[in-house]
Amino acid sequence: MEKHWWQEVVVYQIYPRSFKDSNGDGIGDIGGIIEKLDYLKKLGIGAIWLSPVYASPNDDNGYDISDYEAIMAEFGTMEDMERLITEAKKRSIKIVMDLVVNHTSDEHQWFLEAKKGKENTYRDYYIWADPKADGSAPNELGSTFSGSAWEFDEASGQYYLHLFSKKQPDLNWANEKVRQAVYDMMNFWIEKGIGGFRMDVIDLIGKVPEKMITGNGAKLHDYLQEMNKATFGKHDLLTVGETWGATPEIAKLYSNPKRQELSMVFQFEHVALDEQPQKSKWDLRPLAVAQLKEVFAKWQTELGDEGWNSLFWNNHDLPRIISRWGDEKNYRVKSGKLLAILLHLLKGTPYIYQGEEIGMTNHLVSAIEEVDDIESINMYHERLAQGYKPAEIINAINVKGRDNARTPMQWDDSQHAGFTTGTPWLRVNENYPKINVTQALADKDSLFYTYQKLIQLRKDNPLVVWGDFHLLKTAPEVFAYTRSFKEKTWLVVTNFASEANEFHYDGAIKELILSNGPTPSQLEKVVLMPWDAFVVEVVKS
Ligand code: TEU
Ligand code: CA
Repeated sequence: MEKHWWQEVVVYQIYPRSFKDSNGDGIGDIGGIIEKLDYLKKLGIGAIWLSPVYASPNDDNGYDISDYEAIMAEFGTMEDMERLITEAKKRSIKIVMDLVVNHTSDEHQWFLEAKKGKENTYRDYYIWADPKADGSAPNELGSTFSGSAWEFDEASGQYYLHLFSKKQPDLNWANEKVRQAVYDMMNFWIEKGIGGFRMDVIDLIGKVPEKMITGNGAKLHDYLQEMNKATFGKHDLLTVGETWGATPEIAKLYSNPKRQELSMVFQFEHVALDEQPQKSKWDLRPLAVAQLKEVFAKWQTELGDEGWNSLFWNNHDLPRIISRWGDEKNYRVKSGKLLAILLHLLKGTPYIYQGEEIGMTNHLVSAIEEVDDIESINMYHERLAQGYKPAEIINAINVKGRDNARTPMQWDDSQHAGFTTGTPWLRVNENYPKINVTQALADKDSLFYTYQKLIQLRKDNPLVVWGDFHLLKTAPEVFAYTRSFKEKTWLVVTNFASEANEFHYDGAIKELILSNGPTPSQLEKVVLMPWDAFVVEVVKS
């Protein structure tokens, strides 16, 4: 495989609204991000995935865009954005923009025009359909944010499609003019010197609504090849597709370099392991570590040289990983280190979501009034109407809701965690006096320094980027694997449990690389204490 910079870096995701407020209005902004670039440089990351900063009425916090070539006033100006790109570049950090082109806001000029009537030039930029004979929606397609995916437009007597909120009408990718307009906009950003695109729900753009097909439609890959040619193909940019239902076979369609589509996929198979099969993210069940191993091992081995994967536990849509699969109560830092070590020594490009590096946790609510996220709110009302008990729904929101990831970044122990001098747009987690960046930087054993070390190991050792992966047969809750490159083999051993376990390996320790506790002196019989994790170079016997 030809080598690219995006295979060797670690990406840091920023959710601008919650990262750092620079002017006291309670909302994070671009000025705040610039203030913190030195912090990110210290961590060692090579790129920032910036959640949307474009003009937006914020029905879905920026994932509903009303102007792709303007910056949201609350976040700053285009000049601020250009300054961010330049200042990041000075620190060898690239800015990867969120590209949300499955849909726009209903306040986008295109949609305002389209709504004017069937004859409007922009009508076909979106997806319209006549009602059924009884006036009801064209078909049963549902929105990810609950209810029907069709919204009736009184004026024209037709429905328009929205796979997310009704303020997020779906663009009609079958229309060549839409595709060209998107490519022009992408080139506008490429010319500003950005490092790439994270493509929001890109698996949906080939949809065929009349056949009930949403993900992985027949035209999807033609569009991506066309996009590649028309935009980033001439530059070495990081392009990562948010691809919910991808299998390794599908991932190769997106990311096999020979096909000239995207750099990598961002797929969620591991993230669904604590939900009941065939149900939704809200229908909970405990994680089986044995399954987690299986899923990771499958992705590590099956892509081979024909694809590239992202490695992540968290993003702005997911609950905090230490609360979810670590042991927040008894081993917050230690389990956090295990999760970091386990993930960052796999093959693929690792992503860190803001606050993950200091071990931020979920924030629990007791009533729906405390929730901001549209997905959670809509689901609450839908399930209430279906007869679920409020307490049961609130429990699901506390475990899986998106606000968990969106509470403000905890910078220090001053009021509002140093995020703002005003009133934060979303409540700060009350554990901020204990969990914050200042504390983490002052404690040499903090999670921050484990992340920093892992990023450095990736820079210094081609084995971490390129080595072959091999899963070891172990006790169900021991996740252990080797990475081998040329003559070298590293052994990564993690005890993914709050109980002790045993482990053994046929080989000898050559050198200690990293651990989150004591390291064994031999490998014949190792007793692993709760959440122990260590990495050693070994000589196989
Ligand atoms: O997410 C896609 C998506 O399907 C999520 O809504 C997902 O179903 C849910 O959040 C799982 O937790 C992307 C963005 O990441 C998300 O923030 C947006 O709301 C969504 O697209 C619409 O743009
Ligand atoms: Ca602000």
